Amino acid sequence: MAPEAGGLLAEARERVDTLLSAWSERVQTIVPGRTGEALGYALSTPGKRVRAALVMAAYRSVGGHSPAIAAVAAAVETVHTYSLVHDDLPCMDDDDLRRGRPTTHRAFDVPTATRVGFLLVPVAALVLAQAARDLVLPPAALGRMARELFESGGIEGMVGGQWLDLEAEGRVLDLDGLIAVHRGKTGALIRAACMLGGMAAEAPPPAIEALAGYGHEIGLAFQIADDLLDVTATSAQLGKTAGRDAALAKSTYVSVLGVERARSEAAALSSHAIRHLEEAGIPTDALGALAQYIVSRES
Ligand code: GRG
Repeated sequence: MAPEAGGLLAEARERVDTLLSAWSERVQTIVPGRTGEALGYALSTPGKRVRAALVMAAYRSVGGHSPAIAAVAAAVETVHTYSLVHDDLPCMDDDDLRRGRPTTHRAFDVPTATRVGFLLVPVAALVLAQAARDLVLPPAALGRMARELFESGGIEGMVGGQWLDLEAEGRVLDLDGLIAVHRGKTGALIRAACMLGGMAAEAPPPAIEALAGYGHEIGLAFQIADDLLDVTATSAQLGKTAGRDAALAKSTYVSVLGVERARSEAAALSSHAIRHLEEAGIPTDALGALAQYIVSRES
């Protein structure tokens, strides 16, 4: 792993996990009983926090310097966590293992995990609103950030991509079809993470556009790396069931292009991502290291 990416991810994990564990306790006072307990379980299961690191690195790359940016990162990770809880349900990818632990519906039950996923969406909105207060951002900036986060998580982004993905099970997609799935289900939230970092720093529109361009490329590269790891890594390395794409008869970059071409496509996207930053004069050290990590990660 590029050393700087390791440091960024470790910092993001430490700061975001602390915030999410406080939110986990707080939501359990609002949502009592088994559902509250399951909410806490989902919120505090340990992820790599790549999206959080992207928020924080994007923020700093355009001059942001408040430690409160970690709260914006926590909001993005909360939307991501909701998507994982629902993705693992029997009606979707039907998986037993996530982040090295039983999936929420396995640790609890399907109705509880379904409620947890839905409840995490308003929790993400609360986390984002608190972040804007901590960062002393004007209401218009919070509005822009909320719109970007929840649009990217919606029908034109993550939900739409997941929908296409579910409909495509057992069918062979061409490359354009596959790109539409990947950009929606995975890329949209990653692009939003990068944009929210810029918006939190109140960066000018051209800088936000450059961060969006970077996130657009790196979001697709992230899912290509995920497709590769599904065939090259073990369940123990991944903390989730390996080989799931083949079991569900999913079209992936590996099934469509093969391992080598998938790898080179991810590397090309990473270079394009960095070019967006260079063209806008945005420093590429931290975001470049994260791009490198994303395409060469081992879990
Ligand atoms: C109603 C159709 C419908 C959808 C609901 C469930 C859902 C919305 C979307 C699923 C989106 C999804 C899970 C995409 C996969 C993204 C992905 C590659 C996740 C793994 O991310 P990592 O590796 O995981 O960053 P950690 O655990 O480290 O956070």
